Amino acid sequence: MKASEFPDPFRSTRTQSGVYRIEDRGEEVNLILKLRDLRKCAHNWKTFNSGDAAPGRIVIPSEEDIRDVRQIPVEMDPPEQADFRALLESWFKRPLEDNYQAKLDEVIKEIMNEAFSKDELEVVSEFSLKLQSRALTVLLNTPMDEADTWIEWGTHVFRGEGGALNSEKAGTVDEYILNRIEEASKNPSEDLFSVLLQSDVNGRRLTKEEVHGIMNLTFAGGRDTVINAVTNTIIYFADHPERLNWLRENPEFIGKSVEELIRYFTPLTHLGRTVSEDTFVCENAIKKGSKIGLGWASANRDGNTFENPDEVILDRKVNPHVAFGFGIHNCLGATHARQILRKVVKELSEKVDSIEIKDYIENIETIGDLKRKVGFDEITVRFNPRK
Ligand code: EMZ
Repeated sequence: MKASEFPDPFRSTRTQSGVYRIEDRGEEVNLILKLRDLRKCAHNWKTFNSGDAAPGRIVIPSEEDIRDVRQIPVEMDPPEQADFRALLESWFKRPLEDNYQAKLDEVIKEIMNEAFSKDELEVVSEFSLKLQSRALTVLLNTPMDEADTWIEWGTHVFRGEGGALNSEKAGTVDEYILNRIEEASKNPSEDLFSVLLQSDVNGRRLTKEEVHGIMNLTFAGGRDTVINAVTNTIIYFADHPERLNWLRENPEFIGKSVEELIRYFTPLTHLGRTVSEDTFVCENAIKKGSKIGLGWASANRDGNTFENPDEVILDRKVNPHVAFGFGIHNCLGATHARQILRKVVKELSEKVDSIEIKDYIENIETIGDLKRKVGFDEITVRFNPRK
């Protein structure tokens, strides 16, 4: 198997029953595997809600033991969720602005030039992690050297070696956020911490606890997901240098290519909801009080919607993927993530002739009895620049 191949572990269960039953903390979780069902469930936030459970509980596996703070707005339901969403939307749409893009361009080009000048490079920690952290300073509007602290946290802010949830790590992030909140309340600047502390929701100031919840999501949600997407994109082009050439000649396809790569890799396998009434999905009984998982990764390989779902087709015509979620909770960071990936692909196509893969260790997730490759723990490559 090529390094850039990401098998779909859900295929047979998806076609046979459409739902995969697993257990998390002794509770029943039904993973919704078909795209159509998943969209219906994601849309129906009253039956499948995000706000009833304890903080961390709708994440599968549960993060209840490692954090107490409610991630906002993802662990909430309307109307509250909509109020927070409306407040955050304009900040998270800044990546569409020219001056934002110019800054991001600079950050990305600097890291990429440094990478291209090395004989060999370990992509996850020396490239993707740095890039995600430095790009985040643009999104949060903080000084660039904040990224040095975030880089120390590693690929996943809550997970340590071997991928296990780690309360000490989660505590480090929370402590950092709380310190920044205190600082920003004493000496406000123009970063997101300060802006949030001065924002109103529903005619009242945001509490520090709410700012904490927004920042916890900002640091956690766009972390391993972006790092894996960047690494996997590079590895895809290592295995397919001809497509990098094609993109250099046809840069108008960069946007579509990024969508297709995100569909194929789907960095976030699933996200849960709490079931508020007895119901059925795809003829499977789903009990009140249990959990469902919205299986983004499975839905993005659904052959009823995507022709040749296991192939990467960079100019795929119709691509209604759900890699950034679907419905009211769709990813707030998607605009920023898309800009990063487009810029990375553009730079690669313009500057790189080929990429040689040396060694790698895959990052494999366990879901019930299934295993899913989501990226790499390590992968060393050599970039061969264009002459
Ligand atoms: C949660 C999730 C994404 C969770 C959009 O939410 O990403 C996971 O990596 C985090 O661990 O806390 O943020």
